[in-house]
Parts: sequence; C-alpha cells; structure tokens
Amino acid sequence: MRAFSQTTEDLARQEIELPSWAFGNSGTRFKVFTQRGIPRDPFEKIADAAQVHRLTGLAPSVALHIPWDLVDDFDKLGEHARDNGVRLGTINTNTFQDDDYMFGSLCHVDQRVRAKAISHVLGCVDIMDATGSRDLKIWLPDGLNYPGQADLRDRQERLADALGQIYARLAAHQRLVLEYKLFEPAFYATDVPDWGTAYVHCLALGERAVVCLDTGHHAPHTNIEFIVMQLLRLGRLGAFDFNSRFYADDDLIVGAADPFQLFRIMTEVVRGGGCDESSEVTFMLDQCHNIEAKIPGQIRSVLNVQEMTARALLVDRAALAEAERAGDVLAANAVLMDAFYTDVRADLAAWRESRGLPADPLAAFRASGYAERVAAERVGGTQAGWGA
Ligand code: PSV
Ligand code: MN
Ligand code: MN
Repeated sequence: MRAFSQTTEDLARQEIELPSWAFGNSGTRFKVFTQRGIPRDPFEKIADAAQVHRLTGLAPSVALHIPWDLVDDFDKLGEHARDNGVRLGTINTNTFQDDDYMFGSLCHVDQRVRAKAISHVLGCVDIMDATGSRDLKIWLPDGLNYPGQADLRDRQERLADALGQIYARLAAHQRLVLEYKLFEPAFYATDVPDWGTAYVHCLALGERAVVCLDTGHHAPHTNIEFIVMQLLRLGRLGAFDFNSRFYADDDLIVGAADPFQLFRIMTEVVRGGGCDESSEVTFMLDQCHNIEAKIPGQIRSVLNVQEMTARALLVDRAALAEAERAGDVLAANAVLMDAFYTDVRADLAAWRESRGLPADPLAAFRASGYAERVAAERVGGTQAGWGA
C-alpha cells in the first residue's frame, strides 16, 4: 500500500462545491422542518457555506440555484463571497416549481412553455456571465406518469433542440452540465433518466457538454463506479452531486449509507484521472437533509469525501496491476481492501493541523459559537428554505 504522505499532494488540490440550498430549511414532501439561525437570503447562505471552507479548507465554492438565489446585484454577491473566503460556482436552473411545468419544461409539447423554460435557462447563463461561473447545471423534472401520456421520441427531439439553443449561447469557457435521474417527479418515464441518455445529448451538443452524476439518482444495486469509469473514459464526466441514499433520492450525508461504495467510486475517479491537476471534474455535494444541523452536516460530508479520496489514493496501483495480470483474484481484491480498511482519520487530522486548519473541524465549529450567534441575529424576516 502507498503511504499517507504520498497522497497529500493530490489531497491538497481537492475542492468540493457546496449547494446553497443545503443551508436553508428543508424536509421531505411531508414536512419542512425549521431550524434556528437559518439564512434569510443568499448572502447569509454564503456566509454559512464559508464556515465549512474556513474549517476544512475543502469547500471554496458555492453553487447557486435560480431563482432561489436571485439577487439584484450578482457583483455584490460575488464580492461578499470573496470577503468570506469563497467564490460563486455552478449555476443550477429551476424548471420544476412553476404551474406551467406540470407536463415538463424543455420537453413540453407546448411551444410557449418550452420557450419559457429556455428563456429561464438563458437567464441563468446571463447570471453566469456576471458571476464568472463556468458551469450551467440542468436537471429537468420532465417525464410521464402514464404510458401513452405523451410521445417519448418527440420529447427527445424537443429536448435536443432546446439544449442546442442553450449550448449555442454559452461562452467558450462555459460548460453545460446535464444531470440525469432515474425517476421522480415522473414515475413511468423520465426524459433524462440515465447516463446514456445524458451522454448522447452531450455528444450531439459538443465538447463543452458534460454529464453530472448524482450518486442518489440510480436504481438500487446500480454499479455506479462503472458509470464513473465509463464517463471518465469518454471524457464526459463533468460533475458529481454527492449524497447518499438508502432508498431513492434521499440526499443524505455523503458516505453515510454505503462508505464502501464511496470508496469504489473514488477509486475509479483516481484511476480515471479525476483527481489529477488537469482534471475538469467538479465535485459537488447535493446533500440537503433536514434532521441534522446544516453546517455540521456539510462539514461531515466534505470530510467523508476527503477520507475516501485519501483511502483511494492509498491503493498500490502497481501491485494491483500485477495481481490482475497474474489472474490472482484474491491478491487483487486484497490490494483494494487493504486501502479501504485503512483508517486515515488521524493522519488527516495531523495533516490538517500542519496546514493551519483545525484537526477536528466539527469540534472547532461547535467551539466557535457561530451557530448560537446567527441563531440570535437571524430573527425576523423569512428563513430561506428548499425553494426560497
Ligand atoms: C432533484 O432530484 C435534485 O435533487 C437534483 O439532484 C438537482 O441536482 C437538485 O434537485 C437541485 O436542482
Ligand atoms: Mn443533484
Ligand atoms: Mn436529486
């Protein structure tokens, strides 16, 4: 196995983007639970996200969701982010919270609704120009609940056409990141249900169209690391939305449900060059649940990604390749399992301290008094929630 000291150069480069919506009140479709000290606007969401970066050194950018994070002056928001030691990242579109989108958005049969959705997405590109964001992330709610409800193929043609119009608007440094999801809100057929569909659309668009893999968006037992390998191999893995799931799109703390799966994913990321200096893969969290405290929940998630990245970097690739060549199944498997079972937490804590960061970011957050301070300050106004 490699030594921990051999992993730190790669670890030092690791950046994990946080979703602004993780800091608002959230819940399930049954109830949104409110917490004390929740941000009242995008400025306060960024201040909270900045705490995660301050204590972990891992999360220097924040993804915005439009219109939830719509502000009059994005220059001011960007400046506020910089003052807090972070920057604005991916811009996420929202074509799922308007009555017009009941039967879809970019795939809608009605040209008026489609035009409205396209115009929303183009407005998001205007915002990217103002924020300096590279990535436009599109996740669509489009799909059908019943066979025969609409023509599956026509919807693909309309999707291709709409994406083409959007892609044509992007500047040379900007990317279209298309996120797939197996089901929900539609239950019979989803218009971008899997990586293959996302990939064929990206391929038709051009090199700056890439796929977002949300770890919660697959059927149970899907071999997600295989998809990671394939998209990296094809040069089209644009981004991860990390979270964990027990059942469907649970959006729980990363690595909570299946740490071994996270290790296998990170092993393929390392193998495919996703941790290299030249890599353009964005690592993002899409974890936004409701029973844990927001800032500590995000800290836990970024640390979990870091721990599994470190373990994946411990894999002795030369020994693995040799065992694979020799057909020594047990030896090859043991190379991976040795790395997986290595507890890197003490090494990471010491390394963090050597870089001027707290050894235990969660304890440092508790000791900082930040949560109590904002709970006292943020009274009045409407606390932001998932969708506000
Ligand atoms: C809906 O499933 C979703 O969770 C997608 O994963 C998006 O990334 C996110 O919402 C924000 O739009
Ligand atoms: Mn997602
Ligand atoms: Mn999701």
